[in-house]
Amino acid sequence: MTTDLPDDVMVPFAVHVDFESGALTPDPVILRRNHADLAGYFANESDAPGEDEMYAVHEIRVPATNNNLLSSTTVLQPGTVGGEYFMTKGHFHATRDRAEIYLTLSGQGLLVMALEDGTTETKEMRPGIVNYVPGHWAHRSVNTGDTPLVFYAVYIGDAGYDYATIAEQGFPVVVVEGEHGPEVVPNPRYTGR
Ligand code: PAN
Ligand code: ZN
Repeated sequence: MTTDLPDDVMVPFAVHVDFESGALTPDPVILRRNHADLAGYFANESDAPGEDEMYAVHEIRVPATNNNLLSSTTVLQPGTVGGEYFMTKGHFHATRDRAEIYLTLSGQGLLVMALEDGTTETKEMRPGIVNYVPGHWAHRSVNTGDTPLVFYAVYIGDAGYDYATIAEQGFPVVVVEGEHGPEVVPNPRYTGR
């Protein structure tokens, strides 16, 4: 049998994931987002401490092509800003139809998803839950617990990130601290649809 291997065939590798801390071994690329990086994302930012870390993304680097799977852990700290729970920026994929899987490793939260027509879906995140994010859904994780929310995400290599749409329009809903726990409420600042 003849084989036509491409020149760039990769060598298999393994990475250890610590389910509590989200740490990857060896050698992850770490992207850190502090409170100042999320300026403008919360309705009331008066009590936001500038340089404190809100979340970190530990990424397993492979080429960002449509025949690879990128993956990362996200470690999202607990807390609130003006009554809204700490959250990721949230994004559409730049290549809109690219899907993604989240597996929650520790902590608890909500995964808020939205289509460009304003349709929303919110799903629970807790250890052992796999969330499937189909293409075309913007996605944002929200930590509603009092420990770090840690999850592992796997996405098609050329998915890319469109942050601008969410930065400009917001999500149709926000997650706020209610009397009896987290509440998903309409976002008065949402300008999409
Ligand atoms: C995740 C996210 C990560 C951080 O890996 O990128 O949780 O959230 P933001 O990118 O919205 O800041 C993912 O969805 N990748 O596609
Ligand atoms: Zn994504």
